[in-house]
Amino acid sequence: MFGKILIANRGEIAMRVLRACRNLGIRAVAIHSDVDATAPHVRFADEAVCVGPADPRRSYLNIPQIIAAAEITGADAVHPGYGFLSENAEFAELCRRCGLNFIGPTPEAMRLWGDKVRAREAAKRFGLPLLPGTTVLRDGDDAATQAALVGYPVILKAAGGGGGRGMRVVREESEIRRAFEMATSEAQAGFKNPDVYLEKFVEEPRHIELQVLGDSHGHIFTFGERECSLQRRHQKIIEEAPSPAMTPDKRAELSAACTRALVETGYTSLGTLEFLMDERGNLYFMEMNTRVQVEHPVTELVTGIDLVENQIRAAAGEALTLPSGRALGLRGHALECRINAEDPRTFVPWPGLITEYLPPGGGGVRVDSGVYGGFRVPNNYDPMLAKVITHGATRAEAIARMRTALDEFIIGGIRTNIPLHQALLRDPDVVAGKMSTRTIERLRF
Ligand code: MV4
Repeated sequence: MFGKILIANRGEIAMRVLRACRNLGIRAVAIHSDVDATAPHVRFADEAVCVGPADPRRSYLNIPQIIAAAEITGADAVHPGYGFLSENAEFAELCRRCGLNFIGPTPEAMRLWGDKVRAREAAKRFGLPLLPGTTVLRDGDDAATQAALVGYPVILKAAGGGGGRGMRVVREESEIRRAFEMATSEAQAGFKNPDVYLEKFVEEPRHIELQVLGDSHGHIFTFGERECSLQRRHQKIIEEAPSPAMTPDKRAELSAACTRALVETGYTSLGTLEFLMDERGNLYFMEMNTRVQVEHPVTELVTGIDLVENQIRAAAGEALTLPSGRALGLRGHALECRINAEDPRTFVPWPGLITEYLPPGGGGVRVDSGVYGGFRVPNNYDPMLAKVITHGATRAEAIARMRTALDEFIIGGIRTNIPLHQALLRDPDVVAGKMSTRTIERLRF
């Protein structure tokens, strides 16, 4: 096992990784920017290194400084968390060249799944369900021909995009050539990769994702799905496990297909396969995320498996023995609310000094937080302060516990989206489990 891990992140996920290190008896090095010198992950780590100023490009994304911090402190591994460098294959490769273990998949696996066209081809080869669609489009005429075959509406997507970036819906033939040209130039500017492909567009999908974990001994474990349909502008707001729209048979089928695909491609770490579900309940592969995700705790609560500890064990070369797929035995239901520093109605970020902070507690309530009373929330980073995760024997019990927890949560000095969560948990469609990716835009409160 590793002796010391450098955590290349901040906020609640840095705290989450820190706890896993403690539980495994591993020392932890925090990195931080100037404005994060008093952040909780710095206070709780064994050592801390300032890697630059507030601007994330010069601190949490500053690869030479981070590698130097690992070398100076004698860390033997780097945990990237989510965001920042977590899906940067060049960083993973550089870690390897510097004798540091990158806690994630191989650079090769990151490149494969990071390219949406290659990922789509791999998914097809290994039998994952796909929407009608294409590989890279050659030009506007090719786009028009292919779109006619697939049938309108279609969606153009950038191969280098993902997470909702670089997408464009096209509803009729008269728009397709211009849309192709714009998508191509935006993809070149945004991702330094002009490749664009298209798919049949699904109007009001659910977002369902499957949690997986591989080790370096050829094992793949699947830990069931999460429902992440409650989103706004591709930012998830509430997630849950299991999905109210999933059945045991569909789950087993999906788990088996994903296991085959990941055994074949030699996947060796934590990952999430993202699917769309249409109105008829059909699932279609969208993309794979090769990192720990914000919403991983809902899966931890219903499986009883510590995903981050096992991600670290896998990176250290351990052969994992865990229940998987049909043998999993999911227990109850879990919900997660992301607590953001923002105006609950306009979604405008609201950084500033937290003057009062009293998190909820009690049975079935977990809070993963990256702040405390007296901490000044910087305006340079993601506005997520904390996550409230509740567990119950049933979905209704998890919802009741979440309502109680949100009512208890006191955060003074800044605005938060707690009122949005309270409104969502009163919405009849949400309470009935009938949500889609458009529920939040229609909510009035
Ligand atoms: C789609 C789609 C409809 N049809 N693909 C957005 C995130 C990215 N991973 C895939 N996304 C979508 N892909 C087809 N063929 C609609 C979305 C989409 C969406 C998906 C999941 C959750 C929220 C969403 C919000 C808008 C659009």
